[in-house]
Amino acid sequence: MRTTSLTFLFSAFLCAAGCSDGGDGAGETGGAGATSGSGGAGATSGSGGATTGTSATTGSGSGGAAASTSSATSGSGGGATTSTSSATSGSGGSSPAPARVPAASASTLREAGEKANPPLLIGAAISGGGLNDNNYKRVAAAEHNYVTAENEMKWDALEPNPGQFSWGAADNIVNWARSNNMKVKGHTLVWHSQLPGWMNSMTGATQVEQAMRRHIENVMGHFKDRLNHWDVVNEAVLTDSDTGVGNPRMRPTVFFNALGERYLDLAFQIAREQDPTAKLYYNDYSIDARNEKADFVYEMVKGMVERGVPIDGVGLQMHIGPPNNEAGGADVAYNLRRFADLGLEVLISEMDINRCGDVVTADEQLTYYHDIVEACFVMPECVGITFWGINDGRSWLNSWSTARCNGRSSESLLFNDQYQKKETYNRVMDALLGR
Ligand code: 9MR
Repeated sequence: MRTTSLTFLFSAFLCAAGCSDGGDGAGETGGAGATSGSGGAGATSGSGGATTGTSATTGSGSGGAAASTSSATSGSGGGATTSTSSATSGSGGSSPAPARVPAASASTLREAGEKANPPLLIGAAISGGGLNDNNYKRVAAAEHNYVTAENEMKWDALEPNPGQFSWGAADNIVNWARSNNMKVKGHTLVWHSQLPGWMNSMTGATQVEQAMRRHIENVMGHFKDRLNHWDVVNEAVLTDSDTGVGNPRMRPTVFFNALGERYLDLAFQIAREQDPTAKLYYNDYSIDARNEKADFVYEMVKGMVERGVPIDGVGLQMHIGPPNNEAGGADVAYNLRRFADLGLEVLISEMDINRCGDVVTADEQLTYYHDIVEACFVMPECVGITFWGINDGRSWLNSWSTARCNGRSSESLLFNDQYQKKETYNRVMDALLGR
């Protein structure tokens, strides 16, 4: 159990990087590859579809991401007021922008995000299977304006054989999202999991670099006119525990083993070559709490920024509870703030809070939902919050072996299986409305 006082949360928000915590900054960037760990390909899923692309025309969609230099005035509704603390790290050294101003009222999460000043993207992971269910589709489109394909844009789904691409399942999701004025974040270009076997067993720097380049060029090229947010590299860092504790190090993936840590720089550079204006993100789990992994990823990303690597932001996945970390609002505020102080956007990119095993109690779950959403909401640099699914019954956690669910529901999301709003939904709405 971890308690989070609102006062502490706001003081973390008002405090620029390095002004309080003494326990971070370990940062052995470029740590040598370790021996243990997974590296194995994850579950297969999705894919299948046809090969032709049905390119829709360009369109901006709704709910544009907030610029980090928002001119919103602070004020009513519970936001923190103008901060004068000066950032010590990263580009510019400017003060944090004034707090986001909430809408006066809203009947959906999407509306609350769109009416906030600056707006906040409200996202959901969407599965191809879910889109066969009319209730799922109705709730997904009414409540969200930002989509991440849960599995359909991963390497194994898009490039099952070398140089042979399969776009059908991903196109279905992207086109459905766009027909509902939702933005899409491509997820994910370079990741050790859900790699096809041929890629996972590849060796040799030249071969791996060529394969990575071909994948990024083809995938970004196919979707170029339809989406401009990308998770470029996912989960490059490993610790002994899934909770982000113990021996943080670069994960020994096919990419790291062949190219070393420079594969991250390379992936972002290749992605930037494909799209000069796309938002390019690094994304990881268990960097939500104050832990060794969060410190290590901070130092890794800081190094990228200092080297001029074209990275635009960092996604904190926010899988709270088993098997991942437990973080309160103040922890999350601290981590969001230090990444933002590098001159980056930040996102909550895959939020769910697992109740299995009662590791997180029902009350804690409600507090976490409110306080974590609030931690992002008050920061204009936090441009989106994505929930990892719509309804409890479809959560990945229910069948994930280390999530302690053993087939029962993780009760981790905002809607029950009749698509009714849960109390978790109400707490999220409260935070989005500054309550
Ligand atoms: O939700 C996804 C699940 O259906 C897949 O089986 C799993 C395989 O790795 O991936 C899940 O999504 C993951 C996401 O792509 C990256 N961060 C962790 C997510 C939960 O495991």
